[in-house]
Amino acid sequence: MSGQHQADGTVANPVIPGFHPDPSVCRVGDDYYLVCSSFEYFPGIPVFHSRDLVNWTQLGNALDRPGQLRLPRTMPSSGGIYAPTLRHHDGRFWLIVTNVGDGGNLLFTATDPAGPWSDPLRLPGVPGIDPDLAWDEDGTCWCTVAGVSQVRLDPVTGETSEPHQVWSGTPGALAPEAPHLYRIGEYWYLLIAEGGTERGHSVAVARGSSPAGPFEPCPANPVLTHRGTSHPVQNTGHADLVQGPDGSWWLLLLGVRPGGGTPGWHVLGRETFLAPVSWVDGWPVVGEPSLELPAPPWPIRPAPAEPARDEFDQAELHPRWISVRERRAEHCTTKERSGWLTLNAAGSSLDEPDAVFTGRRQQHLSCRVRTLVDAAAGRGGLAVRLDEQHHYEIEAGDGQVRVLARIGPLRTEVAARPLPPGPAVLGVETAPAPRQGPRTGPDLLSFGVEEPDGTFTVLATLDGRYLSTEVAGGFTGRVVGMYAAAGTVHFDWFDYRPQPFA
Ligand code: 6LW
Repeated sequence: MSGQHQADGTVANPVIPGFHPDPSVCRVGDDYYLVCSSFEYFPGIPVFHSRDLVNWTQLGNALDRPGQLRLPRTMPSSGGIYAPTLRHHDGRFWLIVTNVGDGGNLLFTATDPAGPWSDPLRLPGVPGIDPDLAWDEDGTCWCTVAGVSQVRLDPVTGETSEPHQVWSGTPGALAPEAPHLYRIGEYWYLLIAEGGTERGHSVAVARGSSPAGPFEPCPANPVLTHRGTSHPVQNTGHADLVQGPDGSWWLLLLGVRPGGGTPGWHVLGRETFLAPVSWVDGWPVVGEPSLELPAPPWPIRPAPAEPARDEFDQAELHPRWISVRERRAEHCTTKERSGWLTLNAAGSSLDEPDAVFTGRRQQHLSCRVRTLVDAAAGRGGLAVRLDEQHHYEIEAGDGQVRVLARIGPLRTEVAARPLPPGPAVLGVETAPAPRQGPRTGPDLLSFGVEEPDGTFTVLATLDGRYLSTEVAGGFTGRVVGMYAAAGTVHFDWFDYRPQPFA
């Protein structure tokens, strides 16, 4: 789980660790709901709930039906679902998002954020990515997108007005994107990200008396950036503003935690952080999204701890499980062998855009993962995936266990040994790499087999920098899970345990 209360009166950031970028949050009474981008994974758009902005529990995924989420195999990884916005208006939840790969901007609604969500309303008149929704006192819906442009939107029919530019961002800054529009007091505030989502990322704000502008930039822009600093949280940007239970203001934003030497490699993707906001002269002043954040001044209720082990004994998979582009019952089911997850390869390997892979976001820099696999009728095992060209795996099948690595154009078998017949416990353990100068990578991944007496026999230890975004590029983060490369592979359980971070 996330930002637990710590003994020293702080809470841990990121509040939603692991690949949870582009957070959008809305408050409904005492409840908070948050969604994130999900790119090529199905189901898409994880939906979280919190009562304290610190501890978040996943309710489900908004897009969990093929009719809501098409992710064609021709679409590259890190395509697909970009930057949703979640709002509550007129007793309903509204979710607007761009599917870069199929359909462009789409609008979904629900009465319960846990779902079911509606089928998509296509919005061909919304002129850009990172769409935002805001309603004015007359009930007019304003849809603002990267650029920063805006249309009036009829959220029932999808009709839009002609687009107009409302702000071009800070002079000289790159990529004004991730706009969010708020009515706070006498002003309309327009919050945006600038500088691109890497080390130059920042948050800027402007205000005006109308939702359509003109907007006056904050003299202190950027109101948040870590560019040019050695802060342990980098790439801070893409933020959404929300009022806390006591009326104070807070920012949910994305950031990364680079590890290792220079330039630093982040492996868990862009994560969701919390930062305090105060107001000076009608402008927001953003506090530090520090790793140990002074606890907000209200009760922090830790969410129930998630069980480390998933026994696959439920009819439906837990919403933490995500698959690549689609999840067909004939490829991934818990109904073929009771209490097991069965993956049928359909001739695809992890190098393919339709890999039969089901995993969960790696959320901790140090973790211990195990799975019990029966590969008697195929080949498959445990993989740490960034995309089709960047993944490490330990694979059972054909009487062997092998450690394989794919790094860009290179694919290699790193280790192999005979494997006795019958199910086997495969594992991977990640830990920070011991510092050996500036070229040290962020972590090491040790792949091995757990013996019947519980000892873990490591077959190979691999450098984690090649499964980092700085090497692979893209917008996601590591996902650790199970795959089938040939035939049918059964998994009895999957066990993920965070380890103390040295
Ligand atoms: C998203 C853009 C961004 O659309 O990255 O961090 C893109 N900001 O706003 C994908 O996450």
